[in-house]
Amino acid sequence: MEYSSGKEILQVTTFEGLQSYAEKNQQAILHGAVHNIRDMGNFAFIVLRIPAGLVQCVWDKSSGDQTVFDQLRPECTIELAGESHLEARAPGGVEIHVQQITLLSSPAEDFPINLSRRELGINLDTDLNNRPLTLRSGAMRARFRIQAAVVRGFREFLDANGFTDIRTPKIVGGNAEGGTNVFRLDYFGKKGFLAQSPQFYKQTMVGVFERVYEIGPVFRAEKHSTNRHLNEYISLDFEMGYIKSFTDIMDMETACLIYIFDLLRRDCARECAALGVKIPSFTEIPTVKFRDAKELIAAEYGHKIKDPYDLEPVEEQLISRYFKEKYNSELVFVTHYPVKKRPFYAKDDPEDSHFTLSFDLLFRGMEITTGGQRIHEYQEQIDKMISKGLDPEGFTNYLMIHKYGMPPHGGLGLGLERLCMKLFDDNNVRYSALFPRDLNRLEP
Ligand code: AMO
Repeated sequence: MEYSSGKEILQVTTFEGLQSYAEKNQQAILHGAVHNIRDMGNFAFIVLRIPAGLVQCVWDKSSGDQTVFDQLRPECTIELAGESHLEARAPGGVEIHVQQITLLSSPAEDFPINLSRRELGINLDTDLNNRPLTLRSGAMRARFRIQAAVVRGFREFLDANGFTDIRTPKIVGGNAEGGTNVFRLDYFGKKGFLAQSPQFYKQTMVGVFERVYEIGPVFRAEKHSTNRHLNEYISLDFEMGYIKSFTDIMDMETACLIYIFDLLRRDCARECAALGVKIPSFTEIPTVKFRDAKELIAAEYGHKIKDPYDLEPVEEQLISRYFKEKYNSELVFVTHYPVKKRPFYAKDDPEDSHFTLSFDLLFRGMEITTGGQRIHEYQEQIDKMISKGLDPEGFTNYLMIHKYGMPPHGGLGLGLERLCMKLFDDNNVRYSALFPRDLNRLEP
């Protein structure tokens, strides 16, 4: 009989951990991949990649056995033991004076990309074709450490505010968001779809837990290739009941973003500095009605309105520019979207039934969130479906919640990759997805 103890395996994986060793010049044992080697003659820098980042290790060629050092190449994985020292010029402020190296594995072929350069200097297509490798670069690792922290912030904030974390099906029988951008599938001879959003389910769960959130993939069969659309992306959704106004949702999102950005400042200072990320600082976000926003940019920038019912990407840019110039804000809520462009579950504005109690959040010139108040009364929802040319018979399961009672409620969906794209000041959302799925790409 053997037992598994579940005891924590102690390994230095953070710079804070390393620093506490270095303050006492203690011996540390580290493992990681050789990121690069800089041979300086009598000694060499072995730059080791550990979870937190790159650690500078110095190998004195006159001390110890040279055999293992001579076998090292980039991407060899090693374990090394050495004395840790505080060294302000080294990344993370720590340097390891190596005493012993154990080779754990060697790559079969030389790594085809030079990871030691700050910028990889390759185009997006080459990057995407080689993603399993380019993800090992400092810039990509920083991006996805920050992305992980954004998700952590979203979760921590909502957990602390009484929301329950839920997981809803991604194979579904109907297309919640409507439209043509839905992936169809043959579900054992029945018509099925990949979920475009958790919309119906998160509303349903408001009847159960009052406040819920979900972090998960959603699928959109976008048939065009743009710099801001993915066919699979991560949606950060929340939905809450007993709201007094749809502005409660905007307030919750504002507080949530403030929390996330504070967390990034605290936990990802190194990654943000490496990428030059400027984290917005604010206590409130300005709001503007959809119709007023269109008029503002027409008057200010001479922009001609082509589509009165939706915002074109260039209009999102101009609205953002306006609020940056006039209010020094990088975020702006655009509210009261026209009924014509909002889904059937959006609640109409009682003051003007051409518009809905809904909003988008623009960040640095791009929509990153859609949200709003939902219809919670049964008859009102039936009437709205009919007015939109939909047959309520097709929504029997969803309508159960309206029929049997729901509180006033609303919520939002925040596109994780879009938020990150704007934080990183990238020109393409594909840099914010580990393995992006687009019109031409199902691999790697
Ligand atoms: P919507 O369809 O506007 O709303 O999506 C919400 C947010 O998701 C992001 N997004 C995308 N990101 C990458 N690629 C795409 N193809 C893509 N499509 C959308 C955007 C967008 O703001 N159910 C509603 C949300 C709600 O009302 O709760 C919905 O899904 O950042």
